[in-house]
Amino acid sequence: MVISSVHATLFARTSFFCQSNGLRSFRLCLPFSSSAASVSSDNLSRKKWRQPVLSVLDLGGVKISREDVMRDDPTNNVPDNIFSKLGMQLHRRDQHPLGILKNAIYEYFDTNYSNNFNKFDDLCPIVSVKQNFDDVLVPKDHVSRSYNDTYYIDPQTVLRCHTSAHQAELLRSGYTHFLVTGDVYRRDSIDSTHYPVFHQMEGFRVFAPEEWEASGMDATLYSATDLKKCLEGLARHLFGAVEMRWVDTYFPFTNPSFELEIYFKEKWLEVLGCGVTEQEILKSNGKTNNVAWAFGLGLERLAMVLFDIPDIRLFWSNDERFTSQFSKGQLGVKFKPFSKYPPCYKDMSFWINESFTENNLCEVVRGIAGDLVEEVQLIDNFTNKKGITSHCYRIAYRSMERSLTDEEINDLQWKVREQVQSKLNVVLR
Ligand code: FA5
Ligand code: MG
Repeated sequence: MVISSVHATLFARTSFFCQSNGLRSFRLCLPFSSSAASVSSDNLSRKKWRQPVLSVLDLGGVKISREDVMRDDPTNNVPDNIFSKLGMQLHRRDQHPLGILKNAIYEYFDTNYSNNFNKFDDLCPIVSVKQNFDDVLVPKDHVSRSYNDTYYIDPQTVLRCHTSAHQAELLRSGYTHFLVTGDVYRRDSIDSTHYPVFHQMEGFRVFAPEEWEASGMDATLYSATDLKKCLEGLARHLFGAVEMRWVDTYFPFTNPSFELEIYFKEKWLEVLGCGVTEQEILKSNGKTNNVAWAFGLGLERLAMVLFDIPDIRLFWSNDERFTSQFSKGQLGVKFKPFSKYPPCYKDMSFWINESFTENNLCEVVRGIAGDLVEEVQLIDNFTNKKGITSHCYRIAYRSMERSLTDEEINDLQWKVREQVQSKLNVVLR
């Protein structure tokens, strides 16, 4: 029997209690430091995409050192492989699928809204818990706040887990139409459509009373209708004539809330979440007599479909056989796989304890195997008569770029087994 792991949408449900304590305040970020104009990355050559080995990174104009982000302390859960992604800014490379997609979305908004939307793509990804959660009304006991789901630098500071973290400050600064693109970070499961760092684009539009009053509709309906029209138009701009559907959902920051799904390759694919902004967010940020809509879309998910990219790890590849296939302004060129190296599967069974979580397991595996791990899947799960539960996970190792040797894989698996025991305190079977 194969039990596939469930990928919960971070903001779609409320569950579990998690503590939030206040130890030490840590404020690295200037509220925001990018200009409203998008920055061209023409001068970045294709081959020089590796993060420079610098002791200090410049994140949206904020100077950050490794010690600012990673500390050996239980209130910090940022691993090396995540630190190494900071400052990469794939979405600002005009020849990268994510940059090409971002620019195509910009084009849609510029054309349809006469350049009214202000664009931000260089806001610092290190934000306060207040920005990431409180300002957008995420309940104190929401699962997304837990150390199991979010990367914490300290109890008050996180790597943003969504671009909604910037809504409040931009509103307060007086912006009424804006797009925010950025890298976001989530502890998550491992498979071809989930990666702990991915990219989102947030859209936000505020309406003044004259706008809905003239329509005869009530403010919320007016806003929801406009939102759907805008996003259906965007989907057609990107995909051409596609079948799409709206699904009602829940987000703490919008009401009503929707997800847009697109029918592609015989499946419904969730591409974005959106809704009519909660009045409380507008009121707290100086918009007392307005209504607004917001959306957050996953750039990798859209790009995988548009460019036929089969695995989310490929976005991070420096292999020229990947990077050379995309050019500035070329939306929807289909990716031709340059190789199909076989995966190698290794199974591992252990008795879990109360604190075991799949995200923690995935962090251990990712920490050792990096991008050589393709999938971690629960394939068996049972509880014995004493009430102790056993899990069997199947780990798929595969490089996108070369064949792996048996020796290399055995070595990785050996290290995984060792660390799963020592770090997660489970008993291997
Ligand atoms: C959010 O992050 C909300 N902030 C979106 C939003 C904004 C709603 C404004 C309302 C108003 P969600 O967790 O569903 O929602 O993520 C949004 C999108 O990000 C998803 O639709 C999906 O396309 C993408 N996504 C989510 N998790 C991952 C992941 N691990 N890897 C790649 N893409 C992901
Ligand atoms: Mg979702």
